[in-house]
Amino acid sequence: MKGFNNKAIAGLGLVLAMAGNAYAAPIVNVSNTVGNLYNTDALTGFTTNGSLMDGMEVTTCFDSLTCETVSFDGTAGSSNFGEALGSGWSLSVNGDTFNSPFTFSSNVDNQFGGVTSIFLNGRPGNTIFDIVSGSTGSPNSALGKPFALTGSNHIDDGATVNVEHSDKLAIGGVFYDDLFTTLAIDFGDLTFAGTFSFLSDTDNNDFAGGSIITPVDPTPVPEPGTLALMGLGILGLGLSRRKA
Ligand SMILES: [Ca+2]
Ligand SMILES: [Ca+2]
Repeated sequence: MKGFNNKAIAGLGLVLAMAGNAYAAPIVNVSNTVGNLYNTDALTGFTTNGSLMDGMEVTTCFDSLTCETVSFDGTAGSSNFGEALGSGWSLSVNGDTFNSPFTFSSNVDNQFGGVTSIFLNGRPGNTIFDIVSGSTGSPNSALGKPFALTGSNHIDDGATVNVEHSDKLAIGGVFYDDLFTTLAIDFGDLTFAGTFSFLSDTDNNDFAGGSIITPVDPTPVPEPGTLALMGLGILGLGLSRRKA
């Protein structure tokens, strides 16, 4: 500390604090909702890369209120790579999603007014989002990671990004509360152009082994129409008895 006096150090701290405020990172709100319930029998295992997400639906919406849905192509590129290629935008991942980020890019700016939201429906691609990092939860899922921005990106400093995992998945009829089948990224009032990367751990439904992701009906409640039909049935039974 030779050569510095206390005033100079205090001044440097103030400058750094101001710089910190001026260059604040994007504010990312990550949440999860139950949504629609799904079930499957088994996962293949927790190591899931881009090629295993073949068929996942990726929908990107723009400020012009148009949306485009593209199927994720797991056969593109190397054995660990997969991508969704839209008109002027793309989503790709190369490697195991536990440590390899997804990268989203869009050069759609002037034509459509920028990206307002991105929605990943993993179910058609047997892709499952494992969001709990502290415990393994579902069998074969190991640890998960919820959505987190990584490294440098083109999302404005101070911008708010709302991220929601939804449509919860059970394994063998049991909800372990770590698996979800959709991921929504919403830029709120802002529009996005450029590139950003994020980590989000995925697992893989064992489709080849016979597991199919199916909707779980909530506890069935008889509808008024059904009750009316039942009433007619009872009435009919009474009439037929009277005839006999
Ligand atoms: Ca897990
Ligand atoms: Ca996992």
